[in-house]
Amino acid sequence: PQPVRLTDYRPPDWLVDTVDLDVRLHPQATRVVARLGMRPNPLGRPGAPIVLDGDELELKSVALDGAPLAGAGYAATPSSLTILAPPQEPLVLTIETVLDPSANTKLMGLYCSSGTYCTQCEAEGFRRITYFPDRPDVLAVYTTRIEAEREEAPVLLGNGNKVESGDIEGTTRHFAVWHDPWPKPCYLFALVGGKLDRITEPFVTATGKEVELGIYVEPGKAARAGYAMDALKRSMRWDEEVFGCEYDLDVFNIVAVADFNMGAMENKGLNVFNDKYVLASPETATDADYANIEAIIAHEYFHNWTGNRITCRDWFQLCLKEGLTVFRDQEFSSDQRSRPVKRIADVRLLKSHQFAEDAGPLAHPVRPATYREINNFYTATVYEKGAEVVRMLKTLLGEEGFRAGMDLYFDRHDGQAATVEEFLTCFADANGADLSQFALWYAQSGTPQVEVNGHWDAAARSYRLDVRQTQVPTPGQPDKQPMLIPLALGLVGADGRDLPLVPDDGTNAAGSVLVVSRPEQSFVFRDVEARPVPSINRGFSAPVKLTTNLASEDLLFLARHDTDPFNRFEAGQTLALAHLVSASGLAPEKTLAGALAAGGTALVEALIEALGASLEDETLDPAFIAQVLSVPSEGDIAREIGSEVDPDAIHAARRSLRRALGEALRPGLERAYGRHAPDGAYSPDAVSAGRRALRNAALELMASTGEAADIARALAHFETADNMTDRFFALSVLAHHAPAERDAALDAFYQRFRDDPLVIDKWLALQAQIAEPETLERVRELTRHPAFSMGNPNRVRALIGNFAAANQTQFHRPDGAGHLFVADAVLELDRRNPQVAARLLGAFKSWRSLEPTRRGSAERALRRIADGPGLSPDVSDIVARSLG
Ligand code: B3K
Ligand code: ZN
Repeated sequence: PQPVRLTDYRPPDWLVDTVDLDVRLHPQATRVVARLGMRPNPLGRPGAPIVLDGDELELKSVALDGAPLAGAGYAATPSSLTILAPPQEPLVLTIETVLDPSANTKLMGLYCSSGTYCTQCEAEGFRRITYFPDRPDVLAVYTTRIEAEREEAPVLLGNGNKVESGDIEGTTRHFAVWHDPWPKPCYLFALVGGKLDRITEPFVTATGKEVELGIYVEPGKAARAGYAMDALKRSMRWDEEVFGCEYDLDVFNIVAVADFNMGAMENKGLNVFNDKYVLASPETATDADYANIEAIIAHEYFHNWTGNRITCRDWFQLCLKEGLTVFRDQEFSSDQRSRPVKRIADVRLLKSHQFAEDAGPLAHPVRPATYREINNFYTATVYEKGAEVVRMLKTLLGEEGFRAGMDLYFDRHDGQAATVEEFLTCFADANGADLSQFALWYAQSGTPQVEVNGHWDAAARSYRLDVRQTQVPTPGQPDKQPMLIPLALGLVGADGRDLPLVPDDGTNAAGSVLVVSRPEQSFVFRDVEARPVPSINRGFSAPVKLTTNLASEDLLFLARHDTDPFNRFEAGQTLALAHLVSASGLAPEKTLAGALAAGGTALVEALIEALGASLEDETLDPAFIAQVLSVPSEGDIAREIGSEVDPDAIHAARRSLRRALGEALRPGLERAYGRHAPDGAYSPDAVSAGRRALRNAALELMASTGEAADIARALAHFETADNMTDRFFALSVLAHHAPAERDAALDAFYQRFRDDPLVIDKWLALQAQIAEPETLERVRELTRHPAFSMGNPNRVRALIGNFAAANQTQFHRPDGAGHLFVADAVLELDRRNPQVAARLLGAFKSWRSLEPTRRGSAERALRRIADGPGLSPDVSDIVARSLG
């Protein structure tokens, strides 16, 4: 297909004001009658035909203002319907189509998931239900009548409020009519029909409106929906309190389905969720599952204003709703849990996914300028970097300035399909700010590199920071402009306290946030009596790759004393990373890794000692300590090395650092393990979860020594656990560190949870992650296991997705067998579900940085995919860009 370009945008020629849908559900032949109230768009091309999108549709009939349209009046294919010479006035177009939900393996449009009818329309799935101008700037009011066999689908749900329902006399069928008063783009359309259990709760909004909340799940699973309901109510309250956003319908429904291409979908008043992000019980869900459920329930709910009430003009503006809504859900979780720990977790995710994306062939701006397949742009860059950009706006404008901009955005654009420019203009207008340079964050891809060198001038009693920013070339962007980068700063005195920041006259230092705008720039502070240690980019205020002239002693100091928890954590990580890079056999001169290699074991010992100090510090949050103790990931190390990467060397280096930590810190780890033993029934709250996180981190570090007593401890932990967090953590410790105990433990786990697919996903994922040559064969065998299915995205992601994305040594086996296995899986999946296939293929995104043997085999695997017959647009786009 031809690429779509942002600069080619033009308004639609025809608008749709109302959509009346009549859907008669049938597993193989669902009949859809759509009555579209249309009119020519005054901003469109005069006299234009009506051109509607379709995808694999079977057309039955077309009528114009009630009169059947003869074949000469229109041109139809499965992918488009053109009304050739429509009268240029308001009209009603009636279209009848027939579809086969049970044959819909792409899980886009209307499909059946374990016997439940459901829909997924974003981005371009509505065109698989009826012919329609399938673009987000066509907003209409929808009324949906759904009819089904009462036996087969006693529950019938649509967008908005239910206005009518009943039996169809003399038949076994029944119906429901749903009306959504809020104009919306068709990607927010949804319907559900099935046998479902539900839980409900009332909610009263800030202005006293009563809302009925419902969560629908597979029969028998209602008891596991309670946490999601609790998270929903907290989200609704929080959005009122923090953003002034109130809910706007009489009902809000969530449906959990077992077969879903992504996490969840924010359809107006009817969110549809992957059941993985709804269902939780202490026995089946880990602390991480609970945190994800809370975040995703919030995220989809927050879309009601950022995405639904104000939507996107076109798909290039995707970050307008996604980046902003991720920012909002991050803030929600920060308020509900520990803000520093949430920030650390978010930055880890940003670095591992987004920085990796930005450094490879799939790099693209937060707002792309062109795409071939929009489904491939639901990326870490659009979501996570998009959220960072909003966060920087807040840092630059301050709490109140940010809120003023948001208020103006809601006021000015409610009911509209907006653009990134319009969003930024609200912040500029509300604050009298010039955001033109800031806007480059949306247009330039790649992670900016920022080098900061600090100098203390004893004679002048001043401290100077020389800042240099570099923008590296990325695909399609050889040259770039300098960006506006907010660097939060502290100067830490010898006593560990922050010095007052007194900007020297004549510099543009602005308090505690340095606003960097030029390629090179200096900031000077006066009245600095003694040499401080600068703490730069506090809270990760800008998503940049930072290098400094801090010596390892400075980083050790920050790791013990920085009052900014993020940078306290980050100082330890920077040192650990430098050590791991040099231990992986690469220590270029003049880097911190080089210095560490030269410094020998003394520095590693000092690092371990600093981490040990945090471990013993009872004033610190256990969840924070657990983060401090976690060694940078293999992906982080690979990215730091940058080229000629050898995953085996990285794995070995990381393993030996963890073993060293386990050995050196054993007494402290044992104490932490004892101190945080469970003291009552499981509760998913953040404090309890933090204690488990630290206890489990201690368990794992000790077990990584391989000592018999430590393995025995892990085995006992596994056997006595009363919740999934502890049970699964112990199982993973055994799987990774205790080959002799592994199979029996895995089998015990399987037998216990064999009827619970979401738990079995954990079992599949864990086995796919074992860093041993036998794993590939194990994964191959598991693809034939009755618990596995190529048709279910969760199963595929658990087994094959984890093998490709979370097992660097085995995916990148030097013999190329891992690459080949994933390539063949991509080809097989592509015939069934292109979106899931394309997502899996993303695991090759860093292939160019591998050493030559592995690079060669990755390239062969990619070429094999590229040569595959009848590739989907999804896979051919990713493979072409990966090789490009
Ligand atoms: N908006 C959906 C994602 C749709 C993905 C389509 N391929 C979920 C979310 O971000 O909230
Ligand atoms: Zn979203």
